[in-house]
Amino acid sequence: MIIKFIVPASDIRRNFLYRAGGSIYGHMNSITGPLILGSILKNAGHDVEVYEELYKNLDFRKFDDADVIGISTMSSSSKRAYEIADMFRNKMGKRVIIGGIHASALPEEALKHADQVIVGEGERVIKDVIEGNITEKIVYSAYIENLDEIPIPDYTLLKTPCKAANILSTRGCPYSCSFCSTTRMFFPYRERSVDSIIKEMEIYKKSGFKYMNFEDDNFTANKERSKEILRKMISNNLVFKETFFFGRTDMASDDELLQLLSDAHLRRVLIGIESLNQESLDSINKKQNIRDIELCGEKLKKYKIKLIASLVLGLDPDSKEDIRKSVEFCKSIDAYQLQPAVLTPFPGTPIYEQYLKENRMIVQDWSYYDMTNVTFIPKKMSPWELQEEFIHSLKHFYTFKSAFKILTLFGFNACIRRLGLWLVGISAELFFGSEAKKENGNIYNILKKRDSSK
Ligand code: B12
Ligand code: SF4
Repeated sequence: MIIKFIVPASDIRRNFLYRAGGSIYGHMNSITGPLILGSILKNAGHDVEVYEELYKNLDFRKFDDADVIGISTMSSSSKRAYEIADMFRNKMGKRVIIGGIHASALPEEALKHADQVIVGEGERVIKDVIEGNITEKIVYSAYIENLDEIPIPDYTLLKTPCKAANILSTRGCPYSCSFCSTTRMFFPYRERSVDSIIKEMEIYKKSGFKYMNFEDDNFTANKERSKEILRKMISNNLVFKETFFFGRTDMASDDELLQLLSDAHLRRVLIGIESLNQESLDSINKKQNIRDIELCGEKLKKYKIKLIASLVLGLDPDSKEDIRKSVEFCKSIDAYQLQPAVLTPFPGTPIYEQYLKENRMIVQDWSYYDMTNVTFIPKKMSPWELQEEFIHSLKHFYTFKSAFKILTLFGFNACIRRLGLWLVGISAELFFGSEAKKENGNIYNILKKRDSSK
Protein backbone atom coordinates (compact mmCIF):
# COMPACT_ATOMS: atom_id res chain seq x y z
CA MET A 1 0.00 0.00 0.00
CA ILE A 2 1.04 3.62 -0.46
CA ILE A 3 0.93 5.58 2.81
CA LYS A 4 1.61 9.30 3.06
CA PHE A 5 2.08 10.93 6.45
CA ILE A 6 1.45 14.65 6.88
CA VAL A 7 2.64 16.79 9.78
CA PRO A 8 0.46 19.91 9.45
CA ALA A 9 1.25 23.43 10.61
CA SER A 10 -1.31 26.03 11.66
CA ASP A 11 -2.17 28.95 9.31
CA ILE A 12 0.12 31.42 11.04
CA ARG A 13 3.08 29.03 10.86
CA ARG A 14 2.74 28.62 7.09
CA ASN A 15 3.04 32.33 6.53
CA PHE A 16 6.20 33.62 4.84
CA LEU A 17 7.23 35.90 7.72
CA TYR A 18 6.81 33.15 10.29
CA ARG A 19 8.91 30.75 8.22
CA ALA A 20 11.61 33.42 7.93
CA GLY A 21 11.45 34.00 11.72
CA GLY A 22 11.72 30.22 12.30
CA SER A 23 14.94 30.06 10.31
CA ILE A 24 16.48 32.66 12.66
CA TYR A 25 15.46 30.57 15.63
CA GLY A 26 17.11 27.27 14.71
CA HIS A 27 17.76 24.61 12.08
CA MET A 28 14.80 22.95 10.37
CA ASN A 29 13.98 19.70 12.16
CA SER A 30 11.25 17.12 12.15
CA ILE A 31 9.06 15.35 14.67
CA THR A 32 10.15 11.73 14.71
CA GLY A 33 6.86 9.81 15.19
CA PRO A 34 5.85 9.56 11.49
CA LEU A 35 9.46 8.65 10.55
CA ILE A 36 9.42 5.76 13.05
CA LEU A 37 5.92 4.56 12.10
CA GLY A 38 6.92 4.95 8.44
CA SER A 39 9.97 2.80 9.02
CA ILE A 40 7.82 0.02 10.54
CA LEU A 41 5.52 0.15 7.50
CA LYS A 42 8.40 0.26 5.04
CA ASN A 43 9.92 -2.83 6.67
CA ALA A 44 6.54 -4.54 6.19
CA GLY A 45 6.75 -3.86 2.44
CA HIS A 46 4.69 -0.68 2.12
CA ASP A 47 5.56 2.47 0.23
CA VAL A 48 5.85 5.42 2.64
CA GLU A 49 6.48 9.15 2.38
CA VAL A 50 6.44 11.83 5.10
CA TYR A 51 5.71 15.52 4.55
CA GLU A 52 5.98 18.45 7.00
CA GLU A 53 3.97 21.62 6.33
CA LEU A 54 6.06 23.73 8.66
CA TYR A 55 8.76 24.31 6.09
CA LYS A 56 7.02 23.92 2.72
CA ASN A 57 3.54 24.37 1.24
CA LEU A 58 2.25 21.01 0.04
CA ASP A 59 0.41 20.32 -3.20
CA PHE A 60 -2.17 17.74 -2.12
CA ARG A 61 -3.15 16.95 -5.73
CA LYS A 62 0.13 15.00 -5.87
CA PHE A 63 -1.14 12.74 -3.07
CA ASP A 64 -3.71 11.15 -5.38
CA ASP A 65 -1.88 7.80 -5.56
CA ALA A 66 -2.02 7.30 -1.75
CA ASP A 67 -4.11 4.47 -0.28
CA VAL A 68 -3.91 5.87 3.24
CA ILE A 69 -3.21 9.35 4.60
CA GLY A 70 -1.74 9.45 8.13
CA ILE A 71 -2.01 12.79 9.90
CA SER A 72 -0.13 13.84 13.02
CA THR A 73 -1.62 16.37 15.47
CA MET A 74 -0.37 18.84 18.07
CA SER A 75 -3.05 21.06 19.63
CA SER A 76 -2.08 24.15 17.64
CA SER A 77 -2.03 22.23 14.35
CA SER A 78 -5.19 20.18 14.96
CA LYS A 79 -7.57 22.61 13.26
CA ARG A 80 -5.42 22.47 10.12
CA ALA A 81 -5.08 18.68 10.51
CA TYR A 82 -8.89 18.32 10.48
CA GLU A 83 -9.19 20.64 7.46
CA ILE A 84 -6.70 18.47 5.53
CA ALA A 85 -8.37 15.26 6.72
CA ASP A 86 -11.84 16.47 5.62
CA MET A 87 -10.46 17.46 2.22
CA PHE A 88 -8.85 14.03 1.66
CA ARG A 89 -11.94 12.13 2.81
CA ASN A 90 -14.68 14.23 1.24
CA LYS A 91 -13.06 15.44 -1.98
CA MET A 92 -10.54 12.67 -2.76
CA GLY A 93 -12.25 9.68 -1.14
CA LYS A 94 -9.14 8.70 0.83
CA ARG A 95 -8.86 6.64 3.98
CA VAL A 96 -7.53 8.87 6.77
CA ILE A 97 -5.90 7.86 10.06
CA ILE A 98 -5.13 10.48 12.70
CA GLY A 99 -2.69 10.22 15.63
CA GLY A 100 -0.34 12.33 17.74
CA ILE A 101 -0.45 14.13 21.07
CA HIS A 102 -3.65 16.17 20.53
CA ALA A 103 -5.71 13.34 19.03
CA SER A 104 -4.52 11.11 21.89
CA ALA A 105 -5.99 13.56 24.44
CA LEU A 106 -9.25 14.14 22.50
CA PRO A 107 -9.83 11.06 20.29
CA GLU A 108 -13.61 11.56 19.87
CA GLU A 109 -13.00 15.03 18.47
CA ALA A 110 -10.40 13.69 16.00
CA LEU A 111 -12.67 10.81 14.95
CA LYS A 112 -15.13 13.31 13.43
CA HIS A 113 -12.48 13.82 10.74
CA ALA A 114 -10.92 10.36 10.36
CA ASP A 115 -11.70 6.73 9.63
CA GLN A 116 -9.62 5.66 12.60
CA VAL A 117 -7.76 7.40 15.43
CA ILE A 118 -4.75 5.93 17.23
CA VAL A 119 -4.38 6.98 20.87
CA GLY A 120 -0.86 7.01 22.36
CA GLU A 121 2.46 5.83 20.94
CA GLY A 122 1.51 4.25 17.61
CA GLU A 123 4.28 1.65 17.11
CA ARG A 124 2.47 -1.41 18.50
CA VAL A 125 -0.60 -1.08 16.27
CA ILE A 126 0.27 0.90 13.14
CA LYS A 127 0.91 -2.09 10.85
CA ASP A 128 -2.29 -3.91 11.86
CA VAL A 129 -4.39 -0.76 11.58
CA ILE A 130 -3.04 0.05 8.09
CA GLU A 131 -3.45 -3.57 6.92
CA GLY A 132 -7.01 -3.71 8.24
CA ASN A 133 -6.45 -6.29 11.00
CA ILE A 134 -7.55 -3.82 13.69
CA THR A 135 -10.84 -2.19 12.78
CA GLU A 136 -11.93 -0.29 15.92
CA LYS A 137 -12.57 3.37 15.27
CA ILE A 138 -10.51 4.46 18.27
CA VAL A 139 -7.47 2.25 18.75
CA TYR A 140 -5.68 2.42 22.12
CA SER A 141 -2.02 1.61 21.61
CA ALA A 142 -0.01 0.37 24.61
CA TYR A 143 3.37 1.98 25.17
CA ILE A 144 6.59 0.15 24.21
CA GLU A 145 8.44 -1.07 27.32
CA ASN A 146 11.75 -1.74 25.58
CA LEU A 147 12.48 1.24 23.33
CA ASP A 148 15.33 -0.66 21.64
CA GLU A 149 12.68 -2.78 19.87
CA ILE A 150 11.49 0.08 17.68
CA PRO A 151 13.28 1.13 14.50
CA ILE A 152 15.14 4.41 14.32
CA PRO A 153 13.49 7.30 12.42
CA ASP A 154 14.03 6.80 8.67
CA TYR A 155 14.89 10.23 7.28
CA THR A 156 14.93 8.90 3.70
CA LEU A 157 11.11 8.92 3.94
CA LEU A 158 11.03 12.67 4.60
CA LYS A 159 10.24 14.63 1.42
CA THR A 160 10.39 18.15 2.89
CA PRO A 161 13.48 20.12 4.06
CA CYS A 162 15.32 19.11 7.22
CA LYS A 163 18.74 20.28 8.41
CA ALA A 164 19.07 18.68 11.85
CA ALA A 165 18.40 15.08 12.85
CA ASN A 166 16.45 14.63 16.08
CA ILE A 167 17.29 11.85 18.53
CA LEU A 168 15.00 10.89 21.40
CA SER A 169 17.13 8.79 23.71
CA THR A 170 14.26 8.55 26.21
CA ARG A 171 10.50 8.93 26.28
CA GLY A 172 8.77 11.02 28.95
CA CYS A 173 10.33 12.58 32.04
CA PRO A 174 10.52 11.37 35.65
CA TYR A 175 8.99 14.66 36.86
CA SER A 176 5.35 15.67 36.48
CA CYS A 177 4.90 19.43 36.25
CA SER A 178 1.18 20.16 36.12
CA PHE A 179 1.23 22.04 32.78
CA CYS A 180 3.38 19.53 30.88
CA SER A 181 1.63 17.53 28.16
CA THR A 182 4.43 15.22 27.04
CA THR A 183 4.72 13.46 30.38
CA ARG A 184 1.04 12.47 30.06
CA MET A 185 1.44 11.27 26.47
CA PHE A 186 4.78 9.50 26.94
CA PHE A 187 4.33 7.65 30.21
CA PRO A 188 6.10 6.09 32.05
CA TYR A 189 9.63 7.48 31.65
CA ARG A 190 11.80 5.05 29.66
CA GLU A 191 15.42 5.03 28.45
CA ARG A 192 17.01 3.50 25.36
CA SER A 193 20.28 1.63 25.61
CA VAL A 194 23.39 3.73 25.04
CA ASP A 195 24.50 1.40 22.21
CA SER A 196 21.30 1.97 20.24
CA ILE A 197 21.75 5.75 20.53
CA ILE A 198 25.34 5.55 19.34
CA LYS A 199 24.23 3.42 16.35
CA GLU A 200 21.60 6.04 15.49
CA MET A 201 24.22 8.81 15.61
CA GLU A 202 26.52 6.83 13.32
CA ILE A 203 23.74 6.66 10.72
CA TYR A 204 23.17 10.44 10.88
CA LYS A 205 26.89 11.14 10.61
CA LYS A 206 27.19 8.86 7.58
CA SER A 207 24.16 10.38 5.89
CA GLY A 208 25.74 13.83 6.14
CA PHE A 209 23.77 15.60 8.90
CA LYS A 210 25.91 18.43 10.32
CA TYR A 211 23.50 19.10 13.16
CA MET A 212 21.87 16.70 15.63
CA ASN A 213 19.50 17.54 18.50
CA PHE A 214 18.55 15.53 21.55
CA GLU A 215 14.81 16.24 21.66
CA ASP A 216 14.28 14.26 24.88
CA ASP A 217 12.00 16.15 27.26
CA ASN A 218 14.78 16.02 29.84
CA PHE A 219 18.07 14.70 28.40
CA THR A 220 19.90 14.93 31.74
CA ALA A 221 17.21 13.22 33.85
CA ASN A 222 19.64 10.35 34.51
CA LYS A 223 23.00 12.09 34.78
CA GLU A 224 25.20 8.97 34.77
CA ARG A 225 23.53 7.71 31.61
CA SER A 226 23.90 11.10 29.91
CA LYS A 227 27.60 11.07 30.79
CA GLU A 228 28.02 7.62 29.27
CA ILE A 229 26.41 8.80 26.01
CA LEU A 230 28.58 11.93 25.92
CA ARG A 231 31.81 9.99 26.60
CA LYS A 232 30.99 7.60 23.74
CA MET A 233 30.14 10.49 21.41
CA ILE A 234 33.57 11.95 22.07
CA SER A 235 35.56 8.72 21.86
CA ASN A 236 33.69 7.47 18.74
CA ASN A 237 34.08 10.76 16.88
CA LEU A 238 30.34 11.40 16.84
CA VAL A 239 30.38 15.05 17.81
CA PHE A 240 28.20 17.32 15.62
CA LYS A 241 28.64 21.06 14.93
CA GLU A 242 26.23 22.03 17.70
CA THR A 243 23.71 19.89 19.51
CA PHE A 244 20.63 21.41 21.11
CA PHE A 245 18.95 19.67 24.05
CA PHE A 246 16.33 20.14 26.80
CA GLY A 247 17.60 20.01 30.39
CA ARG A 248 16.63 20.93 33.95
CA THR A 249 18.33 23.27 36.40
CA ASP A 250 19.48 20.26 38.48
CA MET A 251 22.11 19.42 35.82
CA ALA A 252 24.15 22.40 37.07
CA SER A 253 25.07 20.57 40.26
CA ASP A 254 27.32 18.14 38.32
CA ASP A 255 30.54 19.70 37.00
CA GLU A 256 31.72 16.53 35.27
CA LEU A 257 28.44 16.43 33.32
CA LEU A 258 28.74 20.09 32.34
CA GLN A 259 32.29 19.58 31.07
CA LEU A 260 31.25 16.56 28.99
CA LEU A 261 28.24 18.42 27.57
CA SER A 262 30.52 21.22 26.48
CA ASP A 263 33.15 18.84 25.04
CA ALA A 264 30.52 16.92 23.04
CA HIS A 265 29.19 20.25 21.63
CA LEU A 266 25.89 20.09 23.52
CA ARG A 267 26.24 23.83 23.91
CA ARG A 268 22.66 25.09 23.52
CA VAL A 269 20.10 24.05 26.10
CA LEU A 270 16.49 24.97 26.79
CA ILE A 271 15.76 24.94 30.51
CA GLY A 272 12.42 25.61 32.20
CA ILE A 273 13.24 28.41 34.67
CA GLU A 274 9.45 29.06 34.66
CA SER A 275 9.38 31.74 37.40
CA LEU A 276 11.53 33.35 40.07
CA ASN A 277 8.62 33.11 42.51
CA GLN A 278 8.97 30.02 44.72
CA GLU A 279 5.21 29.90 45.35
CA SER A 280 4.66 29.65 41.60
CA LEU A 281 7.26 26.90 41.19
CA ASP A 282 5.59 24.92 43.98
CA SER A 283 2.13 25.50 42.51
CA ILE A 284 3.12 23.61 39.33
CA ASN A 285 5.02 20.85 41.16
CA LYS A 286 8.29 21.97 39.51
CA LYS A 287 10.50 20.61 42.30
CA GLN A 288 13.13 23.31 41.83
CA ASN A 289 14.11 26.29 43.97
CA ILE A 290 15.55 29.73 43.37
CA ARG A 291 19.06 28.64 44.34
CA ASP A 292 18.93 25.85 41.68
CA ILE A 293 18.05 28.50 39.10
CA GLU A 294 20.81 30.88 40.17
CA LEU A 295 23.43 28.13 40.25
CA CYS A 296 22.34 27.00 36.79
CA GLY A 297 22.85 30.54 35.43
CA GLU A 298 26.34 30.74 36.94
CA LYS A 299 27.50 27.28 35.89
CA LEU A 300 26.27 27.39 32.29
CA LYS A 301 28.19 30.62 31.83
CA LYS A 302 31.32 29.00 33.24
CA TYR A 303 31.08 26.04 30.84
CA LYS A 304 30.06 28.23 27.87
CA ILE A 305 26.75 26.45 27.34
CA LYS A 306 24.16 28.79 25.81
CA LEU A 307 21.01 28.99 27.89
CA ILE A 308 17.58 29.34 26.31
CA ALA A 309 15.67 30.37 29.40
CA SER A 310 12.03 29.33 29.24
CA LEU A 311 9.51 31.16 31.45
CA VAL A 312 5.87 30.24 31.93
CA LEU A 313 3.80 33.43 31.96
CA GLY A 314 0.47 33.45 33.81
CA LEU A 315 0.99 31.07 36.74
CA ASP A 316 -1.66 31.71 39.40
CA PRO A 317 0.62 33.19 42.11
CA ASP A 318 2.52 35.43 39.63
CA SER A 319 1.74 39.13 39.32
CA LYS A 320 3.03 41.35 36.50
CA GLU A 321 5.92 42.33 38.78
CA ASP A 322 6.83 38.66 39.29
CA ILE A 323 6.94 38.11 35.53
CA ARG A 324 9.10 41.20 35.04
CA LYS A 325 11.42 40.09 37.83
CA SER A 326 11.89 36.72 36.11
CA VAL A 327 12.65 38.36 32.75
CA GLU A 328 15.10 40.74 34.43
CA PHE A 329 16.83 37.77 36.06
CA CYS A 330 17.27 36.05 32.67
CA LYS A 331 18.78 39.26 31.36
CA SER A 332 21.10 39.59 34.35
CA ILE A 333 22.59 36.12 33.81
CA ASP A 334 23.15 36.87 30.08
CA ALA A 335 20.86 34.10 28.91
CA TYR A 336 21.45 33.45 25.22
CA GLN A 337 17.73 33.50 24.46
CA LEU A 338 14.49 34.00 26.33
CA GLN A 339 11.52 31.81 25.54
CA PRO A 340 8.50 33.38 27.22
CA ALA A 341 5.75 30.74 27.02
CA VAL A 342 2.22 31.80 27.87
CA LEU A 343 0.79 29.13 30.19
CA THR A 344 -1.30 26.91 27.89
CA PRO A 345 -3.82 24.43 29.29
CA PHE A 346 -3.17 21.67 26.75
CA PRO A 347 -5.89 18.98 26.67
CA GLY A 348 -4.78 15.99 28.71
CA THR A 349 -2.95 18.00 31.40
CA PRO A 350 -4.06 18.52 35.04
CA ILE A 351 -4.15 22.29 34.41
CA TYR A 352 -6.64 21.78 31.56
CA GLU A 353 -8.95 19.75 33.82
CA GLN A 354 -8.63 22.33 36.62
CA TYR A 355 -9.39 25.37 34.42
CA LEU A 356 -12.35 23.61 32.80
CA LYS A 357 -13.80 22.91 36.26
CA GLU A 358 -13.11 26.49 37.38
CA ASN A 359 -14.71 27.84 34.18
CA ARG A 360 -11.55 29.76 33.28
CA MET A 361 -11.12 28.77 29.62
CA ILE A 362 -11.75 31.62 27.20
CA VAL A 363 -11.29 29.93 23.81
CA GLN A 364 -11.29 26.38 22.60
CA ASP A 365 -10.04 27.17 19.09
CA TRP A 366 -6.96 24.98 19.40
CA SER A 367 -4.99 26.92 16.80
CA TYR A 368 -4.35 29.50 19.54
CA TYR A 369 -2.82 26.83 21.81
CA ASP A 370 0.79 27.44 20.87
CA MET A 371 2.15 29.16 23.99
CA THR A 372 2.09 32.66 22.46
CA ASN A 373 -1.60 33.39 23.15
CA VAL A 374 -3.64 33.74 26.31
CA THR A 375 -6.47 31.20 26.26
CA PHE A 376 -7.59 31.28 29.93
CA ILE A 377 -8.37 33.73 32.76
CA PRO A 378 -5.28 34.32 34.92
CA LYS A 379 -5.59 35.09 38.65
CA LYS A 380 -3.53 38.24 39.12
CA MET A 381 -4.14 40.20 35.92
CA SER A 382 -6.62 40.32 33.07
CA PRO A 383 -6.10 38.05 30.04
CA TRP A 384 -5.22 41.05 27.85
CA GLU A 385 -2.70 42.28 30.43
CA LEU A 386 -1.07 38.85 30.33
CA GLN A 387 -0.96 39.00 26.52
CA GLU A 388 0.77 42.39 26.89
CA GLU A 389 3.24 40.90 29.36
CA PHE A 390 4.24 38.36 26.71
CA ILE A 391 5.13 41.23 24.36
CA HIS A 392 6.76 43.18 27.15
CA SER A 393 9.01 40.18 27.95
CA LEU A 394 10.18 39.93 24.34
CA LYS A 395 10.75 43.66 24.04
CA HIS A 396 12.51 43.97 27.37
CA PHE A 397 14.85 41.05 26.67
CA TYR A 398 15.54 41.44 22.94
CA THR A 399 16.76 45.03 22.70
CA PHE A 400 18.94 46.53 19.98
CA LYS A 401 21.61 47.31 22.59
CA SER A 402 21.67 43.77 23.96
CA ALA A 403 22.52 42.41 20.49
CA PHE A 404 25.94 44.03 20.81
CA LYS A 405 26.53 42.60 24.26
CA ILE A 406 25.65 39.18 22.86
CA LEU A 407 28.19 39.78 20.06
CA THR A 408 30.98 39.97 22.64
CA LEU A 409 29.68 36.93 24.54
CA PHE A 410 28.56 34.53 21.81
CA GLY A 411 29.82 35.93 18.48
CA PHE A 412 28.46 37.29 15.21
CA ASN A 413 25.76 34.71 14.40
CA ALA A 414 24.25 35.09 17.86
CA CYS A 415 24.21 38.87 17.41
CA ILE A 416 22.34 38.56 14.09
CA ARG A 417 19.90 36.11 15.64
CA ARG A 418 19.28 38.52 18.52
CA LEU A 419 18.65 41.39 16.09
CA GLY A 420 16.17 39.14 14.29
CA LEU A 421 14.38 38.39 17.56
CA TRP A 422 14.38 42.11 18.41
CA LEU A 423 12.42 42.62 15.15
CA VAL A 424 10.13 39.70 16.04
CA GLY A 425 9.24 41.48 19.34
CA ILE A 426 8.40 44.71 17.52
CA SER A 427 6.37 42.91 14.82
CA ALA A 428 4.48 40.86 17.42
CA GLU A 429 3.39 44.04 19.21
CA LEU A 430 2.17 45.58 15.95
CA PHE A 431 0.41 42.35 14.96
CA PHE A 432 -1.42 41.85 18.29
CA GLY A 433 -2.38 45.55 18.40
CA SER A 434 -3.85 45.58 14.88
CA GLU A 435 -5.64 42.22 15.31
CA ALA A 436 -7.20 43.47 18.57
CA LYS A 437 -9.00 46.19 16.60
CA LYS A 438 -10.58 43.75 14.11
CA GLU A 439 -14.11 42.62 14.96
CA ASN A 440 -13.71 39.18 13.37
CA GLY A 441 -13.71 36.95 16.43
CA ASN A 442 -9.92 36.69 16.71
CA ILE A 443 -8.49 36.01 20.17
CA TYR A 444 -6.82 39.40 20.63
CA ASN A 445 -10.08 41.21 19.92
CA ILE A 446 -11.87 38.93 22.40
CA LEU A 447 -9.23 39.59 25.09
CA LYS A 448 -9.18 43.34 24.49
CA LYS A 449 -12.99 43.60 24.58
CA ARG A 450 -13.13 41.71 27.88
CA ASP A 451 -10.66 44.24 29.25
CA SER A 452 -12.56 47.35 28.15
CA SER A 453 -15.93 46.00 29.35
CA LYS A 454 -14.62 45.75 32.96
C1 B12 B 1 10.79 18.25 17.65
C2 B12 B 1 9.65 19.08 18.14
C3 B12 B 1 9.32 20.23 17.41
C4 B12 B 1 10.09 20.67 16.15
C5 B12 B 1 9.60 20.01 14.88
C6 B12 B 1 8.09 20.06 14.72
C7 B12 B 1 7.52 19.97 13.36
N1 B12 B 1 8.32 19.78 12.36
O1 B12 B 1 6.31 20.14 13.24
C8 B12 B 1 9.87 22.20 16.20
C9 B12 B 1 10.98 22.77 17.08
C10 B12 B 1 9.88 22.93 14.88
C11 B12 B 1 8.54 22.25 16.96
C12 B12 B 1 7.62 23.25 16.79
C13 B12 B 1 6.47 23.34 17.54
N2 B12 B 1 6.15 22.62 18.62
CO1 B12 B 1 7.07 21.00 19.07
N3 B12 B 1 7.93 19.52 19.72
C14 B12 B 1 8.94 18.72 19.31
C15 B12 B 1 9.26 17.62 20.35
C16 B12 B 1 10.37 18.16 21.26
C17 B12 B 1 9.69 16.26 19.85
C18 B12 B 1 8.75 15.57 18.84
C19 B12 B 1 9.05 14.11 18.76
O2 B12 B 1 9.82 13.69 17.91
N4 B12 B 1 8.49 13.28 19.68
C20 B12 B 1 8.75 11.87 19.84
C21 B12 B 1 7.89 11.02 18.90
C22 B12 B 1 8.13 9.55 19.12
O3 B12 B 1 6.55 11.33 19.21
P1 B12 B 1 5.49 11.85 18.13
O4 B12 B 1 6.17 12.49 16.99
O5 B12 B 1 4.44 12.58 18.85
O6 B12 B 1 4.86 10.48 17.56
C23 B12 B 1 4.28 9.44 18.31
C24 B12 B 1 2.80 9.62 18.63
O7 B12 B 1 2.40 10.96 18.76
C25 B12 B 1 2.05 8.90 17.53
N5 B12 B 1 1.87 9.66 16.27
C26 B12 B 1 2.42 10.80 15.86
N6 B12 B 1 2.00 11.14 14.63
C27 B12 B 1 1.15 10.20 14.25
C28 B12 B 1 0.42 10.07 13.06
C29 B12 B 1 -0.41 8.97 12.91
C30 B12 B 1 -1.20 8.83 11.66
C31 B12 B 1 -0.50 8.00 13.94
C32 B12 B 1 -1.40 6.86 13.80
C33 B12 B 1 0.23 8.13 15.14
C34 B12 B 1 1.05 9.23 15.27
O8 B12 B 1 2.91 7.79 17.32
C35 B12 B 1 4.27 8.25 17.36
C36 B12 B 1 5.20 7.15 17.80
O9 B12 B 1 4.97 6.76 19.12
C37 B12 B 1 7.90 17.54 21.11
C38 B12 B 1 7.98 16.99 22.53
C39 B12 B 1 7.80 15.48 22.53
N7 B12 B 1 8.37 14.81 23.51
O10 B12 B 1 7.14 14.88 21.70
C40 B12 B 1 7.41 18.98 21.03
C41 B12 B 1 5.92 19.27 21.04
C42 B12 B 1 5.19 18.28 20.17
N8 B12 B 1 5.81 20.65 20.42
C43 B12 B 1 4.94 21.37 20.96
C44 B12 B 1 4.62 22.70 20.53
C45 B12 B 1 3.64 23.49 21.39
C46 B12 B 1 5.19 23.23 19.37
C47 B12 B 1 4.92 24.62 18.76
C48 B12 B 1 3.49 25.11 18.77
C49 B12 B 1 5.86 25.58 19.52
C50 B12 B 1 5.79 27.03 19.11
N9 B12 B 1 5.27 27.89 19.97
O11 B12 B 1 6.16 27.36 18.00
C51 B12 B 1 5.46 24.43 17.30
C52 B12 B 1 4.36 23.95 16.33
C53 B12 B 1 4.89 23.31 15.05
C54 B12 B 1 3.84 22.93 14.05
N10 B12 B 1 4.05 21.84 13.30
O12 B12 B 1 2.83 23.60 13.89
C55 B12 B 1 4.23 20.67 22.11
C56 B12 B 1 2.82 20.23 21.72
C57 B12 B 1 1.87 20.31 22.87
C58 B12 B 1 0.48 19.91 22.47
N11 B12 B 1 -0.20 19.20 23.34
O13 B12 B 1 0.01 20.27 21.43
C59 B12 B 1 5.24 19.51 22.44
C60 B12 B 1 4.61 18.24 22.98
C61 B12 B 1 6.27 20.08 23.45
C62 B12 B 1 5.62 20.61 24.70
N12 B12 B 1 5.72 21.88 24.94
O14 B12 B 1 5.03 19.94 25.49
N13 B12 B 1 8.39 21.19 17.72
S1 SF4 C 1 10.72 18.84 34.02
FE1 SF4 C 1 10.14 19.57 31.98
S2 SF4 C 1 9.67 17.72 30.78
FE2 SF4 C 1 9.72 17.12 32.94
S3 SF4 C 1 7.57 17.25 33.60
FE3 SF4 C 1 8.50 19.23 34.08
S4 SF4 C 1 8.12 20.52 32.27
FE4 SF4 C 1 7.72 18.37 31.67
